[in-house]
Amino acid sequence: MSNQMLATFRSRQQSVGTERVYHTQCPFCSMQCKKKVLEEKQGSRLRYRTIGVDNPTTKGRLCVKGKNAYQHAVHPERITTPLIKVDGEFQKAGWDEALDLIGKNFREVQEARDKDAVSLYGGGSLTNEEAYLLGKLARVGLGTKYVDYNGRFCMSSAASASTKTFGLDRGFTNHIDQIPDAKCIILAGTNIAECQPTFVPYLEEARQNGSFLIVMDPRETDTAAMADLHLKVKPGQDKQLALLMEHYIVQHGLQDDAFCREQTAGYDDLLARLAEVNPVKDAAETGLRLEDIEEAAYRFASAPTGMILTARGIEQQVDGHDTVRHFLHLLLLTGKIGKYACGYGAVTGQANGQGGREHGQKADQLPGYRSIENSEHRRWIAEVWGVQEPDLPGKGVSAYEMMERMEEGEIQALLLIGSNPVVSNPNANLVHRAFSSVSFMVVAEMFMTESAAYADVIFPTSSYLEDEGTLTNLEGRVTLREASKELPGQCRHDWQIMMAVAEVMGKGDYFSYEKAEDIFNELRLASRGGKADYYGISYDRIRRQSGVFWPCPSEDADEAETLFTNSFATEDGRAHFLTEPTAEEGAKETVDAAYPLYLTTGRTMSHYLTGEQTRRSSRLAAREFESYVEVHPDTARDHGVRSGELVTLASRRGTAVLRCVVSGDVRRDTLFAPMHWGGRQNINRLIDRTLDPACRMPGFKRTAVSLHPAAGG
Ligand SMILES: Nc1nc2c(c(=O)[nH]1)N[C@H]1C(S)=C(S)[C@@H](COP(=O)(O)OP(=O)(O)OC[C@H]3O[C@@H](n4cnc5c(=O)[nH]c(N)nc54)[C@H](O)[C@@H]3O)O[C@H]1N2
Ligand SMILES: Nc1nc2c(c(=O)[nH]1)N[C@H]1C(S)=C(S)[C@@H](COP(=O)(O)OP(=O)(O)OC[C@H]3O[C@@H](n4cnc5c(=O)[nH]c(N)nc54)[C@H](O)[C@@H]3O)O[C@H]1N2
Ligand code: SF4
Ligand SMILES: [Mo]
Repeated sequence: MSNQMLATFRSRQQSVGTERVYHTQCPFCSMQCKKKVLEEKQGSRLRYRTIGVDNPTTKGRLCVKGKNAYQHAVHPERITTPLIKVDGEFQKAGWDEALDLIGKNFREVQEARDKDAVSLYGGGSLTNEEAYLLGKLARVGLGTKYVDYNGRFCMSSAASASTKTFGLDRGFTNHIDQIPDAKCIILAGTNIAECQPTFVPYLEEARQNGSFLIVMDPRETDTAAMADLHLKVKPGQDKQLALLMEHYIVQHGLQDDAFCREQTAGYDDLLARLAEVNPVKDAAETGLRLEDIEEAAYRFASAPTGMILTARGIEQQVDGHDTVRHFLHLLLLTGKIGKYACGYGAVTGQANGQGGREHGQKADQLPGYRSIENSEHRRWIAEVWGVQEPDLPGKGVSAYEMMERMEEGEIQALLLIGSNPVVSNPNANLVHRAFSSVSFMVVAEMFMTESAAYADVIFPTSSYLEDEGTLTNLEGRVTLREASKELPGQCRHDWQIMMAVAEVMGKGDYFSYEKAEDIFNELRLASRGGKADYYGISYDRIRRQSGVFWPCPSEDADEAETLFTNSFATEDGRAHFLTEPTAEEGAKETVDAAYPLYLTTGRTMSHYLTGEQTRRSSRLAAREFESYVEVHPDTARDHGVRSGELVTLASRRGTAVLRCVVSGDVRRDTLFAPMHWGGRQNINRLIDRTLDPACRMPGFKRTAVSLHPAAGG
């Protein structure tokens, strides 16, 4: 090293110093990768670096989003003071002023109409403590039945299908370290390589061990590229696909008859239903070759072990509940459940998509997966909360239906924490009308989003680097995010915001906590004896064990490696086949001359949900800065559109303008567009309001559309 170089090096070393280390977890997907963010001072600037930290689930791995996730948290566009809208413009305000305004308006709305006129809307990014508190704030702080969250659009059909089939919904029935020993793996409607990238090594190990990998997806994704067999199914036809596989298994006597007789209910009804299947005709409806479907059935049934993983591709359908149940039938028929390397995984989406669906932010739910309609459950929770059981409200409606109630005027005020519904709800044009028609709206946010723009008051909330709490990962493992970064400006944590709202509503006595752990300890008690029992989990135990699986009824309870080894969690202990289809005939979108193509929607690697966080990360934004639609080359030719041009997609509800990407990866009758952008690129302007009757899931994955060059090019 020359003297000059040495001098430069020395001076740089002096001005660079690791000032702070933040131990945390990635804020994005359900893998909950552990990491540390190093903050270094370079001259007057702060620089950040991210390093993966070893843990049982992700073993120190990080994907590109996790590596860059600090960028939005330190972004100059963070909202750091309360904002109040005056004559259409947001102005900075103090906490007391903002809170008084909320107290006054919520009370006025409730006095003029009824308690239910105020509503709450939560999300799967919130910690368990906050999700729990949101449900309690609705029922105790505001006394309203109207509370729901964005998980309706995410996990609701897999959750309801697991609950009906097994009696319990914990995303994965087995520890994911059993995956490498599953000899056949079906990935149905999951693009796990782009959506949970740090999961992929488990699948790679399985393949090295000789596992046969089957992927069902209308597109050739990075996940499909790993498959031994890719079934490029027509959007929304997975139920038929599963039925054909069930039919083949039974026709060829490959089912585990003894298991079905001993451990299931509805088996004979299913056999009768399968006798009606017409393989040739039904296979045509799936857009697949019958031989390929039969190979999938044969491979899965004849493998000694096997697992099925499903995600939004098959779940976000107006018959998503029934579809998932048919995939669970494949496990039951072949006896591949309740055993090592045999089971189901609903690949959870959001950071706390699992815990967020357990502790009461859902319209019909109380903590610990208790039901708001069960009098015994109500009494338990009323006692924990110190209120009278009759004072707890009843069941409300699902997330999108709340939007409809707002438009109709039944709901007149809203507190929104952790979601951007204008971009993520179906039938987005109605959501705009709904938010315009409420008389008072409050949003807790980090950024000015399309939804926050409608607010009368915005509370500045903390980011994941600042907010401590537990999150339950896709395996059902409860993890602790130890956040240590100081709050910027006047930001407060969501749990503190909710406490303050309870206080101005005169219910502060029911909400006195000093730290997140106090809320967790109450949650433990509330969940005790429920299906999602967290009683035996403490912050200390999570720290000691690097996460604890639920159910965990006592502090010395062992964690189950595999669920349902002896019996199922249903009342009769048996797993239940679907005997009466619940989905409405004809509810699915159909193509015609005016709308000749299927549109399906989803995700890309570098963006997360409505993109509010990832677009504020320059490195992620640079990878993809605008929305697009994938079009098959033949379809592009037939519709007169070219790669790189702007095109207009129209459905029976609305239009979006997107960049055309011509690609042979997608089916000829299908288009794919991501969900990460709003405004004119908001793909949810096209999606219908029809919901699955069993779980209220919309059909995000199948819409009939037309495709044209955009006016003006
Ligand atoms: N990069 C990234 N990762 C994420 C997220 C993100 O926004 N970005 N979001 C997180 C969240 S909240 C979620 S819920 C998960 C979602 O994770 P996934 O469900 O894996 O993601 P999607 O892209 O919505 O859909 C998965 C696949 O379903 C396919 N598909 C579409 N229609 C059908 C169909 O009718 N049948 C079948 N079989 N397949 C179909 C799509 O082509 C797509 O490849 O990802 C989580 N991880
Ligand atoms: N067409 C189509 N639409 C879809 C889907 C699809 O596949 N296709 N997928 C659906 C699915 S699976 C999901 S999960 C939904 C998600 O949709 P959204 O709920 O809208 O998801 P996000 O973009 O994560 O919105 C979260 C917002 O909350 C803020 N935020 C993040 N963390 C916190 C926090 O801790 N506290 C507070 N107060 N705010 C926070 C972020 O800045 C962001 O603006 O979208 C659904 N919509
Ligand atoms: S986005 Fe998911 S896989 Fe990627 S680092 Fe974050 S938690 Fe891990
Ligand atoms: Mo999701």
